[in-house]
Formats: sequence, C-alpha cells, structure tokens
Amino acid sequence: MLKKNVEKALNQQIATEAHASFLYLSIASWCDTKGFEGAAAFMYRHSDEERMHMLKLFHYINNSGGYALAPKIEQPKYEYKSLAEVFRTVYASELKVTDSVNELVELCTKERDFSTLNFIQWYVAEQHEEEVLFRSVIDKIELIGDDGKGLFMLDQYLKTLNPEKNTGGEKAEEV
Ligand code: OFO
Repeated sequence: MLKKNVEKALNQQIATEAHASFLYLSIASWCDTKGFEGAAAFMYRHSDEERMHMLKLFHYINNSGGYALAPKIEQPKYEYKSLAEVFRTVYASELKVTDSVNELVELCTKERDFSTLNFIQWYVAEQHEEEVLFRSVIDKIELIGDDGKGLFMLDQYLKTLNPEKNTGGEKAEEV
C-alpha cells in the first residue's frame, strides 16, 4: 500500500513525464517543418517513449493501491532558432526529469518504501542513458556548427537512432 506522500510524488512524476512527452512532440513538429526529417522521426519516437514512462507509473500506482491521475497539460515551447537550441532544450528537460527521479529516490528511502524504491531504479538507469545520448547529440552539433552539409548528415544519423535501442549507457555512434 502506497503512503499518501509517495503516491503524490509518483503522480507528480506522471506530470513530469507527460510534460517531456508533449515537449518532444512539439520539438518533433518544429523539426518536421524545418526540413529535419531525421530529427523529427527521432523526437516523435522519443515522445512516445516518454508516454510509455508515464504509463508505467500509472500501472504501478494503481497496482499498489493508489490512484494515478491524468495530469493537466500545458502547451510546451514551440518556437526555436536552431537544431542546437532544440537539443539543448531536450537535454535541459532530461536534467530536470533526473532531478525529480532523484527526489523520488530520496523520499522512498526516507519512507522506507523499498518496493517503490526498487521500481524507481528503472528510471534512474533510464535517465543516465538518456543524458548520455542527448549529450552526445549536442557534442556533434557543436562540432558541426552552422555547416549545412554537416547538419544534413547529422539529420540522417538521427533518423537511424531509436531511443529504446540506443540508450544502452554508451555514447551514440559517431556520425
Ligand atoms: Fe527521459 O524522461 Fe522519462 O524517465
């Protein structure tokens, strides 16, 4: 049985994952309309992945005697100047998600809720992998700068990246 404060924190995490999913959907749409087809495909997939993270929390809360709540969705940022800004925004979002996962770990430890602590470990590992992945994309963008050919090649590379398969804790392959 979940303690009320743990249930509340898990519901907050649902909202955090939902926000990430909608932010990435918004970013995918920006990429789609700016000719970055590969980045768009990558971000559409990543948006789906965040929704899966959210659903995982729904099932855990409801299976543990709590009540998972569908969160209020605010419109995410949709205007960007460059692909670099887009991926910096994604990376900053992932860092925020990591912070909230870490707060959950702290709370579960304090409350001696070892079952939820065990469940949350999946998110701890996932966040590490995602931070590695997005930092590697930013590194590439910084190397490329404004070079059109380089950005085109990066876009082709992003098309081949599947977040579920390329977050194995290793840096994404070189372009
Ligand atoms: Fe990358 O955010 Fe979910 O956990």
